[in-house]
Amino acid sequence: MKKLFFSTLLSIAFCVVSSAAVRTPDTLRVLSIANSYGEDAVEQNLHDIALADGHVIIIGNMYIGGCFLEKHWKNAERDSAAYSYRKVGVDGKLVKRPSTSLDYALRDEKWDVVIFHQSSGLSGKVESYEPWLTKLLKYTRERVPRRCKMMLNQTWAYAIGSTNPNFPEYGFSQERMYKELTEAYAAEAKKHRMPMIPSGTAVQNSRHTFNRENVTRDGFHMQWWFGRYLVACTYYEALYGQSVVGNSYVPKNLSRRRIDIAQKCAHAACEHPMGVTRVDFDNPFDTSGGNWKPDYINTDPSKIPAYTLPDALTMQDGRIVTTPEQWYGERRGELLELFDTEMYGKAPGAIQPLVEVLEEDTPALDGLALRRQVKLSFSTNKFVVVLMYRPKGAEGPVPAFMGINFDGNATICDDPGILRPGEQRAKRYGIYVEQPRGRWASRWPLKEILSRGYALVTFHCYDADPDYDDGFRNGLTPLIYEEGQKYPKDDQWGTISTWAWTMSRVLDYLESEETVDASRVAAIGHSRLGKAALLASVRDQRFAMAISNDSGCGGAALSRRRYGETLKFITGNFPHWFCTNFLKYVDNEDALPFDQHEFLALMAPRPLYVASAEDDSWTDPVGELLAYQEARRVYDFLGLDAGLTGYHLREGEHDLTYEDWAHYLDFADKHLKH
Ligand code: GTR
Repeated sequence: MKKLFFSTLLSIAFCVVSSAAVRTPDTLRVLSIANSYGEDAVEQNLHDIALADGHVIIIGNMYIGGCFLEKHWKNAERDSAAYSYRKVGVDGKLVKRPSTSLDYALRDEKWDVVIFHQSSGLSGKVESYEPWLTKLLKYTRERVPRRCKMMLNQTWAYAIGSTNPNFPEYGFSQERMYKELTEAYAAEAKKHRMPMIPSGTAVQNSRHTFNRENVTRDGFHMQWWFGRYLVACTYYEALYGQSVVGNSYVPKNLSRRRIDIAQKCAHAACEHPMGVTRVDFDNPFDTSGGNWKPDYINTDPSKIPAYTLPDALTMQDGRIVTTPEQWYGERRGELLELFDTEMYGKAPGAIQPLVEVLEEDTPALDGLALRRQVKLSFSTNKFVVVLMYRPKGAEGPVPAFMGINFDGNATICDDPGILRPGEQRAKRYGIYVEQPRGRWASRWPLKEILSRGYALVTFHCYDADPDYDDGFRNGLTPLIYEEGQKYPKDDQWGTISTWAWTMSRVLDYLESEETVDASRVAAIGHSRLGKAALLASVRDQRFAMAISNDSGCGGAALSRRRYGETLKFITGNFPHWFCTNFLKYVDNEDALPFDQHEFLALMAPRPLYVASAEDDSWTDPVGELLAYQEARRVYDFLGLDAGLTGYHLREGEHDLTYEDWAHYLDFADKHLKH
């Protein structure tokens, strides 16, 4: 492990935090006086982690949302019954007692440990801690056994791009916030001679692994499964002075790999609380520069393992598909079901959104186009804003390209008329870095598309499901939940599936209006959104064509080649993209009941175009070509014309370029212009 310290804090760190272990009587009684950060930390996981190592723990948590030290003190002083008192008993069950005072809670058990922390926004402001912490400590000591230890929990810094209203206080800089809050906690811990639970450092450590920002659910609260577990691991080690690495408790919805990251990051934080430790994982992401670590990724073709692709024309029960009818009638459905349940996760049937035209057809792009913006609302605050351009003066309904965009509708060109997400969107996502207008204009050659007679229909992927691991709270995913359900089941949709499903809902809308011909829509997407475009059109046969631009792993590339991006990487780095069942195949690709050539073959008999880029080894261009060729065999078997599929490999890097579009437009001219 490489250790990074704040040099100025080295000496303080040692004396303040290294003696964090607390005596462990048979039953440890721990009370946290907190807010939602305490709720994230102690109300789940901690009990079970302790139990797995044979410890009995009783946990109390005094909760008021957003509460800060001054307010805690005022509540104490006034004996205000303002708290929700949550208690996890020896049996691990959580019981809530409303309207409770600090006095009550402090006397409720013979506490061994009482934990305080500052509210997140104030945590980097050392002046905000006093005199409140001093007063609170005195008040607490008067009510708890003499042996009781006081501890401080170091809160964590916000996510990059977090929309938390306190982030401007730190110049929107995560690094600055982390540094300032760590210094403030260390100073207070030293002053009161109390150990610090280094939760903030554990979170920061995890951000320096390939897990990156997949630790909060909304930019500041912990992600339901990974984030909360990570912090609980840190509490465990800080409380018991015993390494959490190897702890056998298995939390819900986490792969072995992410459990491992959490344990090691928590452990490293307890060993070195004052700065980030770069925990070395068997991972390809070079955290120092954001480059891919060549020693992990296989870019040496001679090291591609031997593999056998499943035969697209053999049914699961071994029967050979001998007729096109059998393909369309049996094999196609079988494969689709497998991809849905084992990889992307099943999507629900159509849901009818409320349609609101935000902007009627308006001349745009120097008179070349008519622009329309439509809001599809699936429930309060869950909506997708669709941006459409179509050629002005076109006679009758036109064919169209539908593609999701990465960073907001306004990034696809510098047209000032495109509605910006603004405040409202920021609130919905929790993490949102607004990109400049026209940021991705090079990927959307609108003039060319329109002058060739096509409409362009797009929406921001975040509208359907934000592209980070938020426990599936912010996007459309919860629409499928049954009562009490909090997370997709093992075979229910992940983010790519949700994106794809949303493309179908936009197609529903196009069917309901008359300017675009919904029977001539090509689904197009680049990279992760290429995976989504493929899935949308494979599933929804109303899409007239699919275009995969550099979609790579989980898209057009064969998984079994394990070249460039692998299942291990993709599921670790993007834990939200696929369904939980897919984790079974990580490092176990040969067990997959399919491979991506069969995914592509599901497009038949409709036109399919796959494109790769020479310098994009991460997406495995050869793996894409091989999958394409294998899929082509199915097209041949079905007696379909060679012109129905297309492939190109262009020079250059991972991108969607004008050159790619030139091929797509020619291909579309052949198939969508009749
Ligand atoms: C990479 C990811 C790829 C691809 C790409 C993109 O980080 O590993 O699977 O989706 O992002 O979307 O640009």
